[in-house]
Amino acid sequence: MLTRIDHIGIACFDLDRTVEFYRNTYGFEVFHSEVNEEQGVREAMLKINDTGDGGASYLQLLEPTRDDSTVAKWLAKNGEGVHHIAFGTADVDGDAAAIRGKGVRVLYDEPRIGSMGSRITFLHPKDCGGVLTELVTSAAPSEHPEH
Ligand code: CMX
Ligand code: CO
Repeated sequence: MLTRIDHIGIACFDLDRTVEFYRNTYGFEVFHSEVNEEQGVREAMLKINDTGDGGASYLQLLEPTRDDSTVAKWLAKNGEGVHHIAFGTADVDGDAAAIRGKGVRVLYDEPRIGSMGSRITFLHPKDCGGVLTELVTSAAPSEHPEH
């Protein structure tokens, strides 16, 4: 069951400048940052609220690390902006299978590793009314890497 908005992914050309915009304009601080080489992104997670169920909602600021990454390709076509939304679930495997059963393309056969050790998969934007949609199961608190 999808229980919350885990994050909104925002693509940018310059992560440091974008982090500074969110800090100056809204007072949001970086909760966690990392490089995910598989996804080709350098990212900062800004925690917006905490649902108290082991999950929270974030803005995920994304800067591409290489020219052939999905985010680099998207930025070249669209410029900076909202790239995807992500719903949180305790069971990404089960929810992805159920959604695949409804005829929506799920991009990965098995969930991959996302921010902070989470397990993630994506639904094809062309099957979701133009919205690239991610499903996320957070890592158990003990599995959270230091940030
Ligand atoms: N939102 C909405 N539509 C999108 C989109 C997005 N983010 N990215 C691509 N599209 C649309 C394109 O506009 C294009 O539509 P048209 O054919 O009408 O022009 C179509 O989808 C195909 O786009 P493309 O540029 O040819 O891109 P690809 O098919 O190569 O890749 C996708 C699209 C969704 C398969 C790819 O972006 C992907 O695998 N995404 C999942 C991984 C990812 O985004 N990782 C970065 C974030 C990591 C994280 O959140 O942790
Ligand atoms: Co994301």
